[in-house]
Amino acid sequence: MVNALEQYDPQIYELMRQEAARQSGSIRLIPSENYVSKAVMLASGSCLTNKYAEGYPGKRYYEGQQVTDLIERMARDRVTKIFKADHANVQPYSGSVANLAAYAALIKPGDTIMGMSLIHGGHLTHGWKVSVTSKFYHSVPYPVDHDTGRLDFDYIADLAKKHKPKVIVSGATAYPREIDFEKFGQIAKDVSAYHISDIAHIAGLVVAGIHKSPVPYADVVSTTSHKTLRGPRGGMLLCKAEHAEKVDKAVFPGLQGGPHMHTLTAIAVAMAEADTPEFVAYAKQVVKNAKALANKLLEYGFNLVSGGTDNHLILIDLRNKNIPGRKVAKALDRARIVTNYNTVPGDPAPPSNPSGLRIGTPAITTRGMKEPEAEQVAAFINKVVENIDNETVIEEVGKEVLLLCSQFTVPEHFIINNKTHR
Ligand code: DSN
Repeated sequence: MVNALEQYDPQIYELMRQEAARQSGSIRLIPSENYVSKAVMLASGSCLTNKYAEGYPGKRYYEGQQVTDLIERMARDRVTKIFKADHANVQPYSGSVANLAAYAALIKPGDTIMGMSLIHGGHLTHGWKVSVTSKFYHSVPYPVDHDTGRLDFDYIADLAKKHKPKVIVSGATAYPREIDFEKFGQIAKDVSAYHISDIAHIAGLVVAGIHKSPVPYADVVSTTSHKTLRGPRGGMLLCKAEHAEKVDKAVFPGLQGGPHMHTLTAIAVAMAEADTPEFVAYAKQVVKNAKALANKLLEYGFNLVSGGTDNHLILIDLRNKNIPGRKVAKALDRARIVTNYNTVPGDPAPPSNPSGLRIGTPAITTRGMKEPEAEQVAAFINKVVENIDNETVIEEVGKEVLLLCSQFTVPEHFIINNKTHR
């Protein structure tokens, strides 16, 4: 199908070919990225993109829903099954909208929310100052402990007692350790707050039983359908039965119009894939690879926030290397290793040029890489950092990366016109 595009729009086809080659010819370590299966890709690029379906199955505002109702019900059923949740809404366009909908369902504008501060690993929509979530709501962000890099539950409990939030958000985008959702649930209960848990990053690990699930301890759980879960780009909300109606109304008509039915279809496919022993093995390997990569980086003298990882991601504190995160990320990109610069707890530098680097293993694991390759990736990173101003060495590393990539090819449908690599 993609190759047929060459005929209709050669310019866009050529750009897609280049992007496919980039994804195949680089080591992609951004922890929120992955490679979807051919089935997910096909569902995503299907005739379902043509259909409007405002409303919910059995109660739509447009006719012609004979098939879409079945698809959305199937997606919801598969989501509730794998997450063991009472109710699922699979319509949010993204994790950001899902988070907004969770707030809109439970609290009023001006109410206080408490989420992890962006510069300590939280998400923009957890109430960070430049997000509308801090304008619609009164936001009291909580930090992580600067010395340990870990959540300090006594501090969070005291902050909650002081500010009496209506919502406490657990979950993060740059926290390398397991999150104790039960403790968050208890802190929320003690101050009569709702507990919203955002598991966008770790959803695949939760489904596989490798990370504890927040479902028993949270009123609403928000997630994306991609990242470790390896579905299409989208958002989802899970909740207890008592909140189902409010959550559904907050998504539609509260925040959105018609759901993206092609995405819902691909979500249904991805949830069936996640409900398999192969997916559990994949998720276990993601964590094994992250630990192997982290341990090797420690051997090379890198400082890691919290000293290591329990999940799919690693946060490198580059302050002992005296090189800013952005410079390292850009040099690594030239060596075909794709990462993102990130703040570290207590970072004196701004988010636009912070002191850290965030990396993760979901995508390399999908390619079939295991611990030896994860260690090899650590060696590549070390070589680039040690030679940060030496373009010859950086280019050499790029060639070695390309060689490694050629041994761990991406899924076949990523190959366009037989030109996999750049
Ligand atoms: N921007 C995503 C991430 O990379 O973590 C979260 O939305």
